Amino acid sequence: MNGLMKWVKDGNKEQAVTEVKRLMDRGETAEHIITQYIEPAMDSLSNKCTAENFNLLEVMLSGRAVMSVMQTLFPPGTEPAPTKGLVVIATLEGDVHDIGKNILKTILTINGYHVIDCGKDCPIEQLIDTVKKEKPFAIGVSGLISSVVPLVKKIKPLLQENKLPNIKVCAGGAALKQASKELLNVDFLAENAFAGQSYLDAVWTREQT
Ligand code: B12
Repeated sequence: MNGLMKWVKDGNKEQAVTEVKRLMDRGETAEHIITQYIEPAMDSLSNKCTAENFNLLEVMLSGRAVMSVMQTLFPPGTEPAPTKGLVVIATLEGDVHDIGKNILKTILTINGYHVIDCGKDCPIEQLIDTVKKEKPFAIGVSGLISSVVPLVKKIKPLLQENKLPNIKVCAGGAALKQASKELLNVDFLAENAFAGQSYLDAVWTREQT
């Protein structure tokens, strides 16, 4: 396990920040740091998140280290003014995991999207109400707990019902990635936040021409 993965896993945010600065100086990209170090480090904590072996403190400290790494990669206040479309993102009801969603928000924001974040544990009615009011060109739904799969499946029919059939639905997160886009009834299933951004870039560009 390399330095950054170890410090994130250990929940040592000071060392994680020192290490990420070293990696940035060496020219490693944010995409590489997030997908090759952060995601596997958090994945390796799976066994601390079971009913028998739940260690809330350790996992939360690692989550805090990830957020410090993100603030080092993308210092707050340096986001550009939005030049692209509006995306509404959420983690649905029953799911309190929001680290991945927050990373997605940062990646989309620094790439020029306007992002409205409905937060975690978000009732599907609240998501749809926000979409009806704000009219985004896409929705990003993050799911880490399998129980949200039936909710994700409902998004497209609810958009149809509300006469918003053209809004794209993009899904991501550990639990959803184990399914398929057909099963989830979404337009795109992203391997990571960067793949999601590329998909949204393609849709946004197409919609502008
Ligand atoms: C951290 C964590 C927690 C933290 C969450 C803190 C927080 N603020 O998020 C805490 C301790 C609170 C927690 C609690 C629980 N957890 Co938990 N948790 C995890 C853990 C270890 C890491 C998740 C994570 O943050 N990964 C890092 C991020 C960066 O990865 P990511 O979310 O996949 O995001 C990346 C991409 O996927 C992408 N992405 C994510 N979403 C989206 C959306 C779109 C649109 C796009 C484009 C991209 C995208 O962007 C990110 C960067 O590329 C996972 C293990 C795992 N393998 O995932 C278990 C895990 C998700 N938890 C699990 C469980 C069971 C629980 C609990 C029920 C445990 C319990 N006994 O109470 C509770 C309660 C959960 C609830 N009701 O929601 C299970 C879920 C099993 C399942 N499939 O249903 C897992 C898989 C662990 C396991 N046992 O295997 N957990």
